[in-house]
Amino acid sequence: MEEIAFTMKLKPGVEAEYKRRHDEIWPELSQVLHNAGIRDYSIYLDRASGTLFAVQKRTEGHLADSLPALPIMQKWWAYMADLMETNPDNSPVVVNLERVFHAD
Ligand code: RM4
Repeated sequence: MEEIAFTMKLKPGVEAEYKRRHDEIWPELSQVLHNAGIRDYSIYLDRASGTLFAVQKRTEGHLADSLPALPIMQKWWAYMADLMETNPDNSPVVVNLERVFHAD
């Protein structure tokens, strides 16, 4: 399994609502993420900057690249768009991170 990390950005003042929506994540979206090979997906918040730090594992042969085309993913992104910095298609602005250290 590979580990992926990236950041996203929250709009100011919506921290509680962002957490609430994720506490109540749609079961069908969780299932789709799992089916695409995503595991151990966590999102951490830096309250000072609004930066969301996401880390997830992806199974060998994962289908994460197919997620943006799925209606459920697009519906979730539209639902989240009032809380996050987004691209014109409602997907969150993502900055992929490079791993510079690892210890087992
Ligand atoms: C995030 C954002 C991500 C999604 C998670 C579940 O707020 O929409 O794209 O993977 O929710």
